[in-house]
Amino acid sequence: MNNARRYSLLLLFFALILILLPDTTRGQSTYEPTPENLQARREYQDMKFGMFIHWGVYSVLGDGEWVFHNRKLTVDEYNRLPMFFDPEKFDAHTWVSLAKAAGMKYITITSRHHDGFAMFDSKVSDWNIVARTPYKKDPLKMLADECHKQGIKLFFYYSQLDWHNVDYYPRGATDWKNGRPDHGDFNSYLDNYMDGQLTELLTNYGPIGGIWFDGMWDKPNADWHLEKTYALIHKLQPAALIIPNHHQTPRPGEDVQTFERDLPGQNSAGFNTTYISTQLPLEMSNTLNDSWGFNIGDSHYKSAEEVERELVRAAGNNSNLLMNIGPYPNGEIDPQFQTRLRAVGEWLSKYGDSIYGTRGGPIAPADWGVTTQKGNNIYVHVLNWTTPLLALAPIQSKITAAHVLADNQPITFTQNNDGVVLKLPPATQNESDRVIVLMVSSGN
Ligand code: H79
Repeated sequence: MNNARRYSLLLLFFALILILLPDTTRGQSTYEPTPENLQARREYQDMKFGMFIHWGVYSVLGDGEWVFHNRKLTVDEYNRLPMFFDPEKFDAHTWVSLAKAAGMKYITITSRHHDGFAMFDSKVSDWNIVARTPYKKDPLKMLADECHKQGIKLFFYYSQLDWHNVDYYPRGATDWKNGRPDHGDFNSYLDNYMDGQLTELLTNYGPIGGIWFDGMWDKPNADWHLEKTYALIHKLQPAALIIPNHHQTPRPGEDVQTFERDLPGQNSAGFNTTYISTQLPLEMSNTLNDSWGFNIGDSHYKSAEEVERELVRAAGNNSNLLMNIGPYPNGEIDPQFQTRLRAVGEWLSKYGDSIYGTRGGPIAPADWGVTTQKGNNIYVHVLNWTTPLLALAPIQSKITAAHVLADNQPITFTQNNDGVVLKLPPATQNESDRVIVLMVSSGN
């Protein structure tokens, strides 16, 4: 055999190995999103604003969702916690109505967090709310029914990281000695425990928006059987979106790229990627105070204006905003959260046209503000500009008219090859956003 022949045989051999090896680390290699999935992605982008809810047995301690880890509790100690979780004030109608009043179009709730405790009726293990708490009911079922009734999409947050299950082994970056043995079957954890619970979530709750994964960063180099899990989800509900919070470049099989506490591409949190997908819908998550799960010592609430401006910045970056609240252990939602969310909802009833159903506009986000667009309207969101004239980069479409969104007052503008100059109305007091609508001729 000559060298060239030997070389090509060798190449063929490696190519075959690559093809035959299951693609377990990279995602769902042969994934072609179905038409209903692509439709769900567009609808997801149209919704723009969602409610994130962190609620679990950890809420009892009022010290955030990481309390198990932060206090270095043992499994035996943490096992006592469900006995005190009895959310007698939980009312799905109240929660969903609050999301609606806030102008939010979807809810993403922790079906289980890193403590592995299932907040739903799971037959896979008794480490769940029905089996272990005096409450004995399934709040996710009530929430799903209410969401379907009120036309809100429901997504389930699901932690792949598990601080409680013995088969989550080898343990990852967040390991501490909590009494689990130093052996376990990770493959069984993934294939039986996790995929079993995901099957329940995708079967027993009607059509759901999707699964929001978190915690893979605990073992970034492990084989998470993504191919299998993603295929399972897409088989059970093809329109369900897979939203992984792994802080990395999206893998095949994933339907949304989400950024934790950051605008897309801005790694100010220190753990996000700067890569921004041009194919997938984008989302950013943030907290309404400084905590995810209920934290009794956290009164650092964002104002309604701050949330509005964050939503506008997100939309101008072609992204959704998923804003988190951590309800009390008794099922009530902090009045401080409620006031702010209702105020944002009121603001959205006036400004929603410039947010819902839009995509990021033709002018890049900058310090002065952002643009969004929908049909023949370009919305110029002036967030930080105090002088009367605002000069913008050139846009391709011809502007036919311009007015203020709030009161329809016409705006003087000039447009030439150098760009667009708008004569802005003076800012009014406590205004979070001055929106100018540019109407452009169609066909561009
Ligand atoms: O559910 C909320 C948080 O509990 C969870 N995600 C949100 C939505 C979350 N957990 N940790 N973080 C967010 C911050 C991530 C910290 C990390 Fe690390 C820094 C991950 C990787 C580097 C600490 C060090 C944990 C692993 C190594």
